[in-house]
Amino acid sequence: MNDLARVDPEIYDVLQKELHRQRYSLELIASENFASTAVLEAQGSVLTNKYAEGYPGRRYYGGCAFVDVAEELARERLKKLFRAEHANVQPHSGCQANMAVYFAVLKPGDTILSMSLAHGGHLSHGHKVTFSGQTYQVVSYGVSQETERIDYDAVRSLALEHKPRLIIGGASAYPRIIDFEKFRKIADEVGALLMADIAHIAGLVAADLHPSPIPWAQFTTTTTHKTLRGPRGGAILCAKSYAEVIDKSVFPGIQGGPLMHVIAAKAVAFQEALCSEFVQYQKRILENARALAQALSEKGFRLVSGGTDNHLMLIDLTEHKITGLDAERKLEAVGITVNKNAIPFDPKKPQITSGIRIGTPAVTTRGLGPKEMELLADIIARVIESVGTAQESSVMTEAKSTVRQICEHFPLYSGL
Ligand code: DSN
Repeated sequence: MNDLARVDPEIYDVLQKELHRQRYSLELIASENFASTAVLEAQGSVLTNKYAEGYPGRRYYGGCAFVDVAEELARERLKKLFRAEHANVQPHSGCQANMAVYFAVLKPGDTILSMSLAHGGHLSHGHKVTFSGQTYQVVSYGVSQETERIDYDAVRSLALEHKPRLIIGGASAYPRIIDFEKFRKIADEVGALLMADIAHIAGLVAADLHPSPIPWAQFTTTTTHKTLRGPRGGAILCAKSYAEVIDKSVFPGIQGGPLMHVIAAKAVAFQEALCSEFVQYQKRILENARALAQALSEKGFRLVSGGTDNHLMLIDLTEHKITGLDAERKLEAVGITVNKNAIPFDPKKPQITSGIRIGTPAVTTRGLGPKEMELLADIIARVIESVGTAQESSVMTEAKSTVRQICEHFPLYSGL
């Protein structure tokens, strides 16, 4: 850090302040996590200097002997982790992984059937403001209003009506198990391919705590930094028969030089995920999510679909007369980071929303357990219920102090 402080004190200051923010706030954003210091070390390494277009053993540049080893290790470890035949670890992000699959198997104008963003899907699954929505015809499925779970009969009806070329199973704000086998049956019935986007649940899938899409989906995409707890990035898994078309689609199709420092860090994270401790960690994520969901329900919050099967939950704030945006701001002011999130059939705009999304991967990495989840539910309830009352200011002060105490009790990145 000394060089950075000397060369660029402004950016050094940003890094110091961000480290302080991460240490002294409780991270409940469902898509975030804390990579290990080993991952950070690989990512902040000299591998950033290397150009390596192509794939191990088939590069367009000399000097790739060592980065080849890193990429080969990342591919082999990822394949082992998910029991997949082929892995591409070069996508810079989850969006790039998805784009590579689309470019590999779709032509502009082809139809995609995917989950609507408003019901928990993802922008890159065909939202009109993205390349995916602008390049393909998109038909959306959602959750049933009654159960707030994916309505597979409705998915099937839409598939029969619109004959998509690609069906996407995957979400960024869906608290329940995704049935990839059902998706595959529907896809087969209409002659579609199936892509599973497991960006959120990858760690749970790797630990066998969520059904794997690998036997069912022709393509599985993921990010590497959420429950998987690696560096920020993406990856694609597929059968050997699709290896060539996927690899060509990533490079030279949509990307140039791979980020070899990130690929090395992905290899480190995949190695960590292959250890038995990682399975225990994923179990604790689920245990914490269940404890938090139960405690929040007992405090009178309505959870979308009534609870959670995975690492996240959506709180419907309608009855609490506070918007998702205001709840996000109030909680941030006491040191709890969440994100406002639309709930299914939300009457409010995406910038405001009626809900917040909460996830347990990051606080679980930090060491918090079910007891702290009850404490968190209590703080969240007290902060939200105090808004606009005479007690608001004192409740906020007390909540801030409790959050600080929890953070001090569960130190983060002590060695940095
Ligand atoms: N930004 C991610 C999330 O929060 O779920 C999705 O891309």
